[in-house]
Amino acid sequence: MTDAADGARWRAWVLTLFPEMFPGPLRHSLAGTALEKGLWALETVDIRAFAGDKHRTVDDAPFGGGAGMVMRPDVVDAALRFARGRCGGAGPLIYLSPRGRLLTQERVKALAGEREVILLCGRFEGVDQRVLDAHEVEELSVGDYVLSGGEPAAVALIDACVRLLPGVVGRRESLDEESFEEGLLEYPHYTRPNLWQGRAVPEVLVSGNHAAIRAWRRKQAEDITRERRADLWARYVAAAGRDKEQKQRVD
Ligand code: 9D3
Repeated sequence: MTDAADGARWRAWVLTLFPEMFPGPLRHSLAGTALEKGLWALETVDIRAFAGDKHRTVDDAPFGGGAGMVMRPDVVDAALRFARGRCGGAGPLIYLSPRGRLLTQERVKALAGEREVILLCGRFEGVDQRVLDAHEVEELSVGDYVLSGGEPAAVALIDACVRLLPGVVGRRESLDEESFEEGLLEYPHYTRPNLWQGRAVPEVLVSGNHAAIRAWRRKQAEDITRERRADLWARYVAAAGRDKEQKQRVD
């Protein structure tokens, strides 16, 4: 019920108890400029508007006891039906949840290729399981730490998708991404001044030797990945092994 750019190539529907959290930080920087240009569109749906009683109740105590509150299935279902009816109906329905599979760049790419996505943000302990079972819901998490609700996760997902939309990021930056997608963390960056607080820029970067610069950056990326991310490193080593084998088969 916000910002409709009718011709937008990509549209995010966000179902939330806090619609005022959107576009939030997405108003600024890249995603914000793209939103103004109509490259994507944002629609927030206030879940509370679908509460049936005069107190606008959206949650209740969990059956079986325990701490916290659970979002009622009838209220969430009404909000979901509204969103599904208003949009093409084909886009994936995603529930941002700490129990979800981890969001990856691969999934982000696929989601950016959709016409629209519906993002359900939970609050309290989450939503009644039956409404998740009744709709075809994909649960996604943005990491193994505890947020107070799905909204910051939805912001992260939208930001990651929007920067992949055509016309949002320049061609040079997209090319940079291809090297990152080899599965390595990035090498360190330096700019002027060459000498800062007694710290000089690595010699090789001012050598003008582009082959040596490329090799140095690759080594740095490999070292950092090995030290910080054993998971990425294992995958990188396995992929490098497969590439080598394939080459040998061709030769
Ligand atoms: C840890 C036990 N529970 C809280 C006392 C479970 C819980 C329920 C709801 C924990 C967090 C939340 C709210 N989080 C999200 O809605 C969420 C989330 C997250 O917390 N971490 C990573 N990704 C996501 S996506 C949505």
